[in-house]
Amino acid sequence: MDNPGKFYITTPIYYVNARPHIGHTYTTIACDAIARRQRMLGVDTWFLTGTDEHGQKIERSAAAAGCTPREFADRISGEFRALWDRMGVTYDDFIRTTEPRHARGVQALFARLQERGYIYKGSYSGQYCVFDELYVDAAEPGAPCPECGRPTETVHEENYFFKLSAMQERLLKYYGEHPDFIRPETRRNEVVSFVRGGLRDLSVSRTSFKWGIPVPNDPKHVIYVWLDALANYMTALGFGSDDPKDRARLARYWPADVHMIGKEIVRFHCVYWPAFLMAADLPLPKSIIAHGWLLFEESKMSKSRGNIVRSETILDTLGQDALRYFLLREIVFGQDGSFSFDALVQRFNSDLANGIGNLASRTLSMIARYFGGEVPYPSASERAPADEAIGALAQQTITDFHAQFEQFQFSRALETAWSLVAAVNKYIVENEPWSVAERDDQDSRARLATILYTSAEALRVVTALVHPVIPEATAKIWTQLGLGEIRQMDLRELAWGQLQLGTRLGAVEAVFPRADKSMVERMQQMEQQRSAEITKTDETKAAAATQAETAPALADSSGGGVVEKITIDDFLKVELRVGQIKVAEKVKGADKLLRMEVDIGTEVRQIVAGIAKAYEPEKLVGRKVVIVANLQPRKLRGLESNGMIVAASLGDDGLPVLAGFLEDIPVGAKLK
Ligand code: ME8
Repeated sequence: MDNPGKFYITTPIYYVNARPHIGHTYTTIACDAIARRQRMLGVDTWFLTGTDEHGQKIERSAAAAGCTPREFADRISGEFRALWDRMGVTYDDFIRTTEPRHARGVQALFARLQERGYIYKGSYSGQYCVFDELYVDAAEPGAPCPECGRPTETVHEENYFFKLSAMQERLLKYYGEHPDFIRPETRRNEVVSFVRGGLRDLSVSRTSFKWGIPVPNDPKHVIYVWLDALANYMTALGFGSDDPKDRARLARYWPADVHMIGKEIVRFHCVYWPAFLMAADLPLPKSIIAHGWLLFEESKMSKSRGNIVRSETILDTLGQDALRYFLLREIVFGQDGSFSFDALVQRFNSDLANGIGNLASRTLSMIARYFGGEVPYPSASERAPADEAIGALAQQTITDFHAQFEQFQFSRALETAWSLVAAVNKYIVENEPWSVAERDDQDSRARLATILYTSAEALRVVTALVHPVIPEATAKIWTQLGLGEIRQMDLRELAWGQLQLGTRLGAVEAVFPRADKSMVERMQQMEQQRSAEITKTDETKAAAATQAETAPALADSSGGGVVEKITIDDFLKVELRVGQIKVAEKVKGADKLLRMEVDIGTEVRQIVAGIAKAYEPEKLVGRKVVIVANLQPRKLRGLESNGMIVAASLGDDGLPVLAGFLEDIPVGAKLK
C-alpha cells in the first residue's frame, strides 16, 4: 500500500491532563509547516492532531478538579483545539480518543491482535507508575519510576498481554532494512539497542480504573492507554469503520508518511506501535521523527515542573509568526533548545522586523514612491554584477532551502533563507536606490528599476519559501506584492525572474513593527499573571470539590452545606504535612476503616481512615499522602487516630481519592 502523491502527517495526541504550552505548540507548528509546504508542492496532504483522553492520570486529574473525566477532557481538549484554531494551524482532522469512531477502531485492532494469537491473558503483581502508565518490573514497593522518578504504586492485576517478545527479530530486521524509519540517527540507535536488549510481553489491559475503552467481550478490562492512543493515527482515518468513505480515506492515506513526536515517547512509537501493526498485519508508518525538548529555565518545559510558557502570551504580543519562526529557527531540530523571552524578542527584532520586514517595507514603498506602485522593468543595459549575484543566490537558496527542509533541518533552512534576506538588504544599502532616484537621467531611472526589480523579486522568492513557517506575514507581503493569495502559489515552479513586470502592488504596510525593550518584561508579567489566574481557578475548583465532598469520605460527615470563608490565619492553623504509609491493614469489624502507620518525618503516627472501600491496604504501603498533622487525636473502633489523611470524595457514595503529588516530595514536607 504505497500511495504516491499523498502525504499524511501526525502530531502526538496530547494528554488532556495539562493545558497546552509552547512545548506542544512546537510539535504542532513543525507539522503545520511541513503540511503547508506539502500542499504548496501540490501534494494531497492530510494533517492529523488531537487529544489523548483516557487513563488513570486523567481520571485522577478530573477528580482533583472536581469534575467528571468527560467534563475535564472536554474542557482541556477544547483549549487545545481553540489554540490551534487561533494560530491558524491547518489540521485536517482533530481526533479525540473519547469519540465513538476511535473506540470502535481500537476495539477492532485489539480483536484483530487477539484473532492472530498475539494477545493472551496473564497476571501481573508489582509496581506501577500511574504517571507513565508503566509497569516497573523488579522494584520494591514505592520505588521510583525509572522514567519519571515518581513513586510507583503496588498493583496486582489480571491482564491481557501482547506478545511483544515474539516481535524482537522482526523489528530489528525492519529497522535494518529501513534506515530512515526512525530519525534522527541517535534515536534510531537507542531504539535498536533497546530492542536488542530483549523485549518482554506487554500488558495491554487494566482493571484498576475504568476510564478507558473496554476490551471487546471482557468489559472489566480497559485497553492500555498506549495501545488506545497509538491507534488514533489509523482510527482517525477510518480504521474499524465499514463506511465506504472511511475505508477510502484509510486506503488513501495510510501508512502515515511522518509521525512527529518528542523524544520521550520514542519507545512507544518506534517499538510498540510497529510491533502492534506487524502483529495485526497492517502497514507500518514510513517515518517517525523525534525532536528534542524545549527547555525553560534549564529543564524540560512541563506542567509538572511548573516551568511553562503559554503560547497565548506570545500570540497576544508579538503574534503567531514570531512564535512559529522562533521555535523553528532557534532550536536545532532533533536537539534540546532553550526558550527565553529575551531570545524571542531579539530574534523578532533582528530577523523579522529588521530582516524580512524591513526588506519588504523599503522595497515596496520605494516601488510605490518611484514607480507609482507598479513593478518596474529591469533594464537590460543597466545591470551590474551585484544584480546577477542576487539572482544566482536566490536560485541557490531555493535549491538549498528545499533540501534542508526535506531533511527536517528547519533551522538551517531558515538560516539559508535569511542569508538571502541579509544579502538583499545589504545590496539595497550598497546600491542606494534613494540616491539613484535623485538623479533625473534615463540611465539612472533604468538603474533604479533594476535595483528595485531585483529586490522585489528576491523578496517574492523568500516570501514563497518561508510561507509555511510565517504564514500570516508572508500572506500580507504576497498581497502587497500584488500577487493575490499565497496559498495558490505552486512552490514546485518557484524560480528566479517570474515576477511579472507591471504587477500592481497592493497597499503597503509594515508587517513586523519593532518590539521595544519593555516587551520582555511585559511578556514575563503576562505569564506570571496568567499562571496566578489559572492556579487560582484550579485551586478554587479543587478546593470546592474537596470541601464539599471530603468530609463524608473521612468518616464523620459534616453534612456539606454552604462553605463559610476563612482568613489565611485560620488556614495557617492547619498543619498539613507529607507522610508516607509504612503499614496499612483492615480494621476488624469495620469494612470502611484502615489502620495505618504513617511516617511524617519527625515521627510515625497511627491514623485510622475511612478509605478501605477504595484502597486495598497492601497497595498503600510506600505511598505518600497528605496528613493533617495537628488534629486532636480521636478514637475510632477503639483505635486512636492521630491525624487525618486528606482525600477528595467522589460521587454520591463519597468514594475517596487520596491527595498526592506528581513530583517526589520528601516525607515531612509542609504544605501551605
Ligand atoms: O505524551 N518540548 O502526550 P503529552 C518539546 N498523549 N516538545 C514537547 C514539550 C517540550 N517541553 N512538552 C510537550 C503524550 N511536548 C501522549 C502521546 S501519541 C499516540 C500519545 C510535545 O501531552 C512533544 O511532541 O505529554 C511531546 O512528545 C508531546 O508534546 C507530549 O505530549
